[in-house]
Amino acid sequence: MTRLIFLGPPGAGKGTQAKVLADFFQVPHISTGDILRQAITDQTALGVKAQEYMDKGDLVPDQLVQDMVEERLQKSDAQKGWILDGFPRTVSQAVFLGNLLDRIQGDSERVVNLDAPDEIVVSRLLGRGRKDDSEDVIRHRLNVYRRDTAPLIQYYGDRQKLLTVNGNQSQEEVTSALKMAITV
Ligand code: B4P
Repeated sequence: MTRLIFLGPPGAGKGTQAKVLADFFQVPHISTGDILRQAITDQTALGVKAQEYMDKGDLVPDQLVQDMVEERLQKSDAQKGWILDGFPRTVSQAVFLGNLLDRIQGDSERVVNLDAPDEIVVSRLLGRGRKDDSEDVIRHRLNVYRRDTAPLIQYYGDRQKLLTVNGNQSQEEVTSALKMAITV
């Protein structure tokens, strides 16, 4: 069963590759960023709260994102596998996810660390031009990534769940490298 988590700095290609692999493995692509952006568009209570954090490039508080992920992973389509893109982003989200999976699905997820240098991710994100893709906000997101999310590399490495793939290649090359790493 495919249960894959994508880690990596903003702009490393998590969303891009998660979509391709979800189609390939026929499992849902669960992107916390996409769910939060949809909540903002719909102006739900969650969206209104999330927007103030996302516009600044800060992480949305753990509890809000955890409730959202728990609800999504309990849906019937997630019982056949999933690709999680953008979650967990903090050690406490990772602990929460580990406990949730033990409870509802069993502990068999693998984690891909997709890496790319800062200057590459900054230029990709400036090219994309989403609302949170101004240079100041991107630099702030990179700092938040280093402080809050990068510790997950060690966390999952210690648990023998981590695969690392070089995100600094063409999209097709990254996809091939991912498929190789996952099927080994
Ligand atoms: P996300 O939506 O997860 O966005 P992201 O980290 O910026 O990366 P994304 O996956 O979209 O981009 P990709 O690298 O694929 O998060 C946005 C915000 O939501 C966060 O800042 C936070 O506020 C909030 N949030 C989300 N999850 C949260 C959580 N768990 N806890 C708290 N807050 C949370 O692609 C970027 C660009 O690069 C694209 O234009 C793409 O076309 C291009 N690209 C990709 N691969 C390429 C390649 N190989 N070569 C050239 N270009 C490439």
